[in-house]
Amino acid sequence: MSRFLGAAFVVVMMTVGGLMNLGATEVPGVGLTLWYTSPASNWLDALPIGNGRLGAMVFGKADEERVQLNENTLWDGFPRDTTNPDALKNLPEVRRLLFAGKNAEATKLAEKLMGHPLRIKPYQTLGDLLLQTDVVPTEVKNYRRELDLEHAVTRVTYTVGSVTYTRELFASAPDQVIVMRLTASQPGQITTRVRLVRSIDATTTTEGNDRLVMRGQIERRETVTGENKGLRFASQMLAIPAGSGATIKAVDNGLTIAGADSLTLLISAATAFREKDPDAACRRDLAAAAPKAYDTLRAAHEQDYRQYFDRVRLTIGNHSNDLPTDERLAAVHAGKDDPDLVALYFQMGRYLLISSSRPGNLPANLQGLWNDSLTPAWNADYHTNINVQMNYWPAEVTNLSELQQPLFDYVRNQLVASGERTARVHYGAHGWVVHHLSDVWGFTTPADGIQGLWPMGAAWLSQHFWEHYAFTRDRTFLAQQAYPVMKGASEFILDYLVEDPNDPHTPKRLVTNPSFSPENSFFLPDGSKSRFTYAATMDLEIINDLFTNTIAAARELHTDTEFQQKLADTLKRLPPLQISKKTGRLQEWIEDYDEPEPGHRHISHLFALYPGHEITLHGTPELATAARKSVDYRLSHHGGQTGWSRAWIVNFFARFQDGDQAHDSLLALLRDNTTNTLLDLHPPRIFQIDGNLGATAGIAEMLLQSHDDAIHLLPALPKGWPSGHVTGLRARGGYEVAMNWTNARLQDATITPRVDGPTRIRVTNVTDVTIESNGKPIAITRPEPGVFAFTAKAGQTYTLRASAASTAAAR
Ligand code: FUC
Repeated sequence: MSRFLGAAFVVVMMTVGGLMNLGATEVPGVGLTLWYTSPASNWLDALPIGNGRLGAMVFGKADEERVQLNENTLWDGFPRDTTNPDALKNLPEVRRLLFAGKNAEATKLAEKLMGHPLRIKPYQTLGDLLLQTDVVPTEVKNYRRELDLEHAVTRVTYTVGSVTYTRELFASAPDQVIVMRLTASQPGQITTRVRLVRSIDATTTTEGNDRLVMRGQIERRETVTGENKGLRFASQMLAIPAGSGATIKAVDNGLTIAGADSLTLLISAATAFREKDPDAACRRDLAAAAPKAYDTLRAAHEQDYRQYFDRVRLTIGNHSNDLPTDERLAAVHAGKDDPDLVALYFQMGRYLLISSSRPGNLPANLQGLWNDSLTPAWNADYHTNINVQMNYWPAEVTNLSELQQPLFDYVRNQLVASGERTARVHYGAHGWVVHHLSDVWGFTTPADGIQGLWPMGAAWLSQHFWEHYAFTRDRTFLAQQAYPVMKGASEFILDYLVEDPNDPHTPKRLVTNPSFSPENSFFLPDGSKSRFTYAATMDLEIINDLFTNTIAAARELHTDTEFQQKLADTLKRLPPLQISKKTGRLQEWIEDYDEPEPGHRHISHLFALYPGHEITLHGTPELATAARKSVDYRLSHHGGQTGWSRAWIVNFFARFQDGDQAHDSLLALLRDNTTNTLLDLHPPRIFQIDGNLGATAGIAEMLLQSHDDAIHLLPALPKGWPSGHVTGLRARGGYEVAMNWTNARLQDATITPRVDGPTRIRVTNVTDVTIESNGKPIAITRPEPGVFAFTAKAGQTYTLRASAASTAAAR
C-alpha cells in the first residue's frame, strides 16, 4: 500500500538527501494519495471514483456511509427540434443595426433569433447508497480516509475496540460496476443495513434477500400530448456477505447483513439513453461480475486504470511532506509553497479525466460526472465557450489521448446533424453550428439569453480534432473523423461571415455579425453598456485557427484544393488582430472599447495565445507583448476569480514562458478555488471540473510545449521547482518525452518519436547538447541558438544531454 511505501521513501530521502531525482519512478505511488483524518462533512469533501460512466462520491462516515451515485447518461429532457423558423428573417436587420452602431435596438430584436425553448434540462444525480452500521461515532479511533490515485481506490479505515474496519470502493470499467468491500480484522464483525434511495421519480424494492432494485423514469411531459418522455433508468445492488455466521435478509426495502466476515456490494446502473431495458442491463452487469472474486475484480480494475495513469510520472518536490491533504492545503493558504501538492493536483487532474471520460461513453460535463443534485448549477451541462474544451486540454499532452474519443463521439453523434439543421434554419448556412451550451439531446440553438447567440462552438470544438491528429499523427482518424467535422464547421463560418458595409476598401473585409466576446461587455461611446457587436477578436482568432487547421488537414489528405483556396482567400479578408493605441493591450473587440468589468473571468481574446497559437513569443512578439498586458490588466483588477479562469491564466503564463507567474497562479488556484479534496471550485462554492483539468494542462505546458515549430523542453520552469523529473508527456508530431532537471536546468531528456521526420528541439537555459540513439551520438544541426535539429526514426529512442560546458556557461 502506498502509504507504507511513502513512509519508507521518506526515510531513504532523509538518509541519502539530495537523491531527489530518483523520485517517484523508483518508488511508485509516493505522493499519489489524498488522505484525511475525518469523514466528509459535505458533498464537496467526499472523494470521487468513476469509470467514465458510473461515478460515486464517498463520504466515509463510520456509522452512516453515504455513496452518492451517478450514471452519466441520466439527463432530464428528450430530443426535440429547438430551432426557431423566424430567426433567419430577422437576422439581416439585427446585422444592419449592429453595423449602424444601434446596439440597443439590435439587442432587442435579437430576442427573435433565439431557439425555442430557451433553456436545457439538467444532468441529474442517480441517488444514494446508504449504509448504517452499529458503530458509535465516539468510539471510533485511528480514522483514515484516502483516495489512492495510483490504484483508483478510495478507502476508509478505523478501529473500534480491538477491531479494525476497512472499506474500499472503486468503479470498474472492465466490469461496469461500482464495487464496495467491507472487511474487519476479526471474523463476524460486519453488520450493516443497506438502502438505495432517490428522492423523486423512482422506487426501490428488494428482490430475494440479497438484491436492491431501483426503477425509475424522469417525469418530463411533452407539452402538447402530455406524454411522459423522460428517461427511464435503473440501478441494482447485489450484496455478497462472507463468513460462516453471516446472515442477510430483506427488511423494509433495504437489506440487513449481520455477523459477516466481509461484505462485497456490487452496484450497477443504466438508463434508456443507451440500453433498451435498463433493468435488464443492470441485471446483466451484476450477473457477469458476481461470480468473480473481489481480488479478481480489483486486479482487472487496476490493470485497466493503470494502462492510462502510469504513463506519466511527475516529481517536482522532495516527498518530505506526509501530512493529511487538507492540512497541506491549509499550509498553502497560510503562504507556504508545496510542489508535491502541485504534483498531486496534476495527477488528480489526470485521475479525474480517466474517471469521467472513457471511450464508448459521454464526455466529461461541467462536473465530470459527479453531481448530487437534480438541479445542478448550469445544469452540469456542456458549455462550449470555454468549459468543455478546457476539460480536454490535458488529454493529449498528459498522454490520455484516447480519452478525447468521448468528446469526438459526442460531437459527431449528438451535435453535427442537429448543428446542420440549426445552421440552415437560423442562418441559411451550410455546415454545422453549436452555440454556447449543449446537452446530450443534441441541443445546438442559441440558449439562455442573447449572450447565447454565440455561434462559434463548432469552430472551437473542431480544434480538438486537429490537435488529436497533431499529437498522434493518426491519419485514419484525420480522414474519417476529424476532417469532415472541421470542414463542416468551416463551411458554416464561410456562410456566416458578411462584408462589413462600413469598410471603404475593395473587397470589403469579412466579419462575424452578430458577435460576442464571451461573456464580457463594454461601454459604447455614449456611455451605455453592450455585449453585442461584430467581429469580436475571439471570433477572428477561432476562425484563423479553424481555417488554418482545416487547410493543413486537407493538404495532408490531398483533398479539396479549391476549398483550401477559398479558406485561404477568406482568411486574408478578415480584420487583423489589433493592439490598442490607448492601452497597448490586445483589443478584445473590433473597436477599442472600455470595459465595465476589467477583471472579467473570460479572457476570450487571448484564445490565440492559448489554446490557439496564432500569437507566440517568437513569431508575433508585438502581439505577445500586448497579450501579456491584457493578462496583467485582468489580474490587476482581481481577474481569475473562477477556477477555470485561473487555470487558463496558468496556461497563458506558460506560453509567456514565465514560470514564476504560472506558479503563482497555481498557488492562487489551490488557495482560492480548491476543495480539501482537490476539486476545483467555481464561486460561490460549486464544483466545476474545468479548473482541475485546465490547470493540469497548464502544469504540463510549463514543462513541455510544442505549438511553435519545436519541442520546447522546460519552457516555463518556476524557481520553486529547481529539480524534478517527468516521464510520458507528449508533444505534437507524435513524440513522447521524459526529462530530468536539476539546478533549474535540463540535465537530460528522452524523446521517442512515433513517426519518422525532421525534429527540432528547443531547450531553455542550455546552449549546447549531445544526442544519442542506440548508445551512439547522432549528427545534429543548430539552426538557431538553443534549437537542435535531427531526423528522427519512429520507434528509436533519442537521449539528449545538456553538455557540461553548456550548463556551466549558462550558469
Ligand atoms: C460560463 C462561465 C461561468 C461558468 C459557466 C458554466 O458561462 O462564464 O463562469 O463557468 O460557463
